[in-house]
Amino acid sequence: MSEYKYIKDQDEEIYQTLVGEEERERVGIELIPSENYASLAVREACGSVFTNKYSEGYPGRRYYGGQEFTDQMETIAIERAKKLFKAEYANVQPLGGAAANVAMYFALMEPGDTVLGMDLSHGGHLTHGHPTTAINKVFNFVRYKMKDVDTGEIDYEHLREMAIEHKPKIILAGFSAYSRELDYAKFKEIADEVGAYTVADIAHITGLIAGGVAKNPFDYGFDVMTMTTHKSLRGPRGGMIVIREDEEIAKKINKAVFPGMQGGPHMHIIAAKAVAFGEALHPNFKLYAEQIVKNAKAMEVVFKDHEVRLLCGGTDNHLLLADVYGSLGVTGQEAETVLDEVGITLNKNMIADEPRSALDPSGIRFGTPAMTTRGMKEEEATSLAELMIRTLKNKDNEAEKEKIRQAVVALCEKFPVPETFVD
Ligand code: DSN
Repeated sequence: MSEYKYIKDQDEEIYQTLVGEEERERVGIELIPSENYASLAVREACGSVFTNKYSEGYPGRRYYGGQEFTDQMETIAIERAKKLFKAEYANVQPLGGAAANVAMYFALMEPGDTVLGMDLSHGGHLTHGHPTTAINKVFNFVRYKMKDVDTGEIDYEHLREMAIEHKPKIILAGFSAYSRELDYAKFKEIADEVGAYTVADIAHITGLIAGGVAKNPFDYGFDVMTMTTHKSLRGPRGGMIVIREDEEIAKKINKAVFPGMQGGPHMHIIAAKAVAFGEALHPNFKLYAEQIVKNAKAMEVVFKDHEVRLLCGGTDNHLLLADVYGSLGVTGQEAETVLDEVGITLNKNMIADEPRSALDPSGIRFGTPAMTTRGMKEEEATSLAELMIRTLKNKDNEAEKEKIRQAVVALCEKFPVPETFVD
């Protein structure tokens, strides 16, 4: 456990929340597919002296003095990001994935222009233009869906028809709840036909792309990728935009991030991003990325053995979506709550064309980046999936849930959260 020496002396209330969270993470299995454990090196950078500094602008072109070390550090972050994602340009300043997407929209479009992105209930993300978001008031969003929710196949023919009809400025490939590889070549072909930019929101699969186990959209000619840095990439909470090769696009993106969207960049977080990118460039990271996918596959097998319906029919990446209401009569909310009780954290999730509501949907979403960081492999992934099914089938059986809770704690104690990944 971290010492938190100064907080302990100075602020007992916050100290207690830190101790509580440390313990929660120690004895619970994290299966939220967008969460992970950052190394202590990343966390040191997050808490470093760079938090003191204002650095509006970019390396060599700042609006404040005293930038000798911030310039060095941000340049290192940029160079590492470029290497990781095969990009010519990178902007490491976005404060999160949503900020990265909004900046990207303003960089590449004028108000009223159209984006063609994936429907939220078919795996897309709020920032891909959900009606409740502010950007939906500025840009026009149209949505494509899967052709077959039980295989995950995208309806590329419909996507093409929509592109021809709506003439989008951006065709957006990417998701936060979809478990198959996308056909980036097909997206690119359709975008070229209608003169649209191709953007991939790779927030969920950053680590898989960096680790070489998922396709890199730049290999298929995509223009831009937006992402978060704290999910499968295992860095600090933040965002990033990388540009394949077009200098004009890179200039527009830089202007849209600062001064367009943001003020002073969070230099301590950029330092932590640089440390995480260094870790992702280490040979160990490829093994980690491979194991994430193997573990997800192992969980898929168990759910299928128990005849629980999986959206997309299974997974090619780090996450799974299960229709627990349709298969077991347990709602997504009930599943989230009861699994939390036994120490397994995941999130309820809508399934495609959800018949219930967003607050109590039919599905759950879970994934393997965090449990894989603890060193768990297929054997543990299989046991965990069995424990999940057992929990869902015994949601009102307190004695059984207590046994499962003990099994979860034992697994966590056998696989403590590591402090470093580059030994
Ligand atoms: N909230 C993230 C997720 O859980 O997928 C996406 O922004």
